[in-house]
Amino acid sequence: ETAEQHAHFEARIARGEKIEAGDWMPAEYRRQLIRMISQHAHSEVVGMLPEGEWITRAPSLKRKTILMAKVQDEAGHGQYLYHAAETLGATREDMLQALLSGKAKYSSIFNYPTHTWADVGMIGWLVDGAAIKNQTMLAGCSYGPYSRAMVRICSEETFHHKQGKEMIVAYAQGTPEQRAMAQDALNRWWWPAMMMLGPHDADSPNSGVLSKWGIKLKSNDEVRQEFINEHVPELMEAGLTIPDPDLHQDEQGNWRHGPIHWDEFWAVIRGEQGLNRERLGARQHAHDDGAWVRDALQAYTDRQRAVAAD
Ligand code: FAQ
Repeated sequence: ETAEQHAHFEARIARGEKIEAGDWMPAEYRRQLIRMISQHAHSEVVGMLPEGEWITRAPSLKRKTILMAKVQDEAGHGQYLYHAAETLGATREDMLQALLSGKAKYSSIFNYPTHTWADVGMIGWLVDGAAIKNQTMLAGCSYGPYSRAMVRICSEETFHHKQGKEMIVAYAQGTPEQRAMAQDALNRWWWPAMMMLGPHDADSPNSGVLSKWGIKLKSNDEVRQEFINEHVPELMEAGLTIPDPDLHQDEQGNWRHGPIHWDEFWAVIRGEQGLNRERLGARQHAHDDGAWVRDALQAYTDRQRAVAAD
């Protein structure tokens, strides 16, 4: 890596140009993107598990078909993102191995259990809501393939967000049991949704370099503030109580939250709390079940090569 290459790259970033797959880029830019995009892909795939558990238990055919489509979308997002990471030289095998061995992370939010049907709605409203705030920002990022993937993914997540909101608003205005179920889901998902947007800026070691190179256009706390400002009034309007006694609006109109329990966040990420073992177990099981497909593909490729060589 020469000083000239770096200067040229920095100038392109400063001009707001997109960096494309074959372009020269600093090794650290490539490493950071592979880390983030592969973890994002893993999150989409592991994210199918908490909601997928409810497909057989959906209360109506309408809700079942919506949920099936949503979970299928998440699988598509995972594929799309693995491909984006592949444009940087990462291989599918290495990325999957990093997930299954616990080396690569996936979003903390998917280590929480889904206890009732209302959790499906609350995930749509809060988790997709938080993901959209983060991903709308990433749609403007400097790496072309990632930014373009985000545009399509965000439009699909917007449907997910709306179906979750519609469901929770219906239950919040429903029978006392439905109202209690919606409130209980909010009580359990509010803080994990706040945490999924990442540690406070002062505790975010990757943010400096990501902002410098136009990968992150807003900080973790800025995105979290956008998420709170949109969701607090809507949840209140639905008649729900946000489980934060310190929540208040400041003079600028921003909703201010109370302290976040970061010990829980780090414990969940380290796999000491929550369903990390179960989630990785399910992924390992799916991977083992798919061995025959990989073997068949390999046998087919070998055969095609042999035919071509003849
Ligand atoms: N979970 O220095 P920072 C979805 C780690 S998609 C686990 O601030 P960064 C769709 C972080 O990796 C949700 N680990 O990190 C859906 C780093 O560790 P490392 C996923 C986390 O990268 C909806 C360390 O902490 N979205 O939900 C988390 O600058 C419904 C220090 O943190 C993406 O992945 C966390 N929550 O900022 C699917 C978007 N937060 O890697 C199904 C792309 C932080 O150095 C159903 N990613 N860490 O060992 C990003 O935008 C960023 O990576 C952040 C974190 C903002 C998540």
